[in-house]
Amino acid sequence: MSLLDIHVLGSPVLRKETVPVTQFDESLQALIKDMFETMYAAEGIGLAAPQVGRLERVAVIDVGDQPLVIINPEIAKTEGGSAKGEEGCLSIPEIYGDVERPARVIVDALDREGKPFTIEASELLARCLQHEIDHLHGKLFIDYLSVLKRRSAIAKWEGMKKDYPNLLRIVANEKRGEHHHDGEL
Ligand code: K1U
Ligand code: ZN
Repeated sequence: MSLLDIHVLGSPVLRKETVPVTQFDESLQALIKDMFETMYAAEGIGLAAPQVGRLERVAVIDVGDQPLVIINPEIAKTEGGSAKGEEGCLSIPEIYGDVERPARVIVDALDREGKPFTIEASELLARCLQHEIDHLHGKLFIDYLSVLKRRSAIAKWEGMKKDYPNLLRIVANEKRGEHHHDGEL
């Protein structure tokens, strides 16, 4: 298992369209494992493949109840009107903004073995599913902000970008009481 580097705003991979997964092999399982490990170490509630520089259409989520893997997800239906809520992004550290999204979603996806399933979600899980599915299509939460709020978020980010050489965020595993990542052991 390894911690993966997270691409931050400005890295072109975050704006790419992903490619549907067709092979549910060991290398996919390894990617999913590494994505969970990276998401937990970065203290996120979701992580999509482009954030770790990969273009497989896969994301992992854990809003607190149980870990969820979504592969080739599609939003089948939105309902319940819209809801505003605060979002952050592991690829845009320390920037937050209110985003209005459909309150409830029904998502069709494949699990890690390639088996289809449907999930109905509301509240934080609905928001996180939409945020991660957006990542799989090159879209970021700042795209939904008003021009003024987006400008101010980007200006703040421009001042912080220098802390992320090569537009990469190195995630350290703080749970083990150490600050290390692969190659530094
Ligand atoms: O995909 C990501 O960048 C992960 C992102 C997911 C997310 C957070 C909030 C709303 C929707 C999707 C994060 O985990 S950001 C960190 C976080 O845990 C958080 C930030 C703000 C509000 C709630 C949680
Ligand atoms: Zn994000």
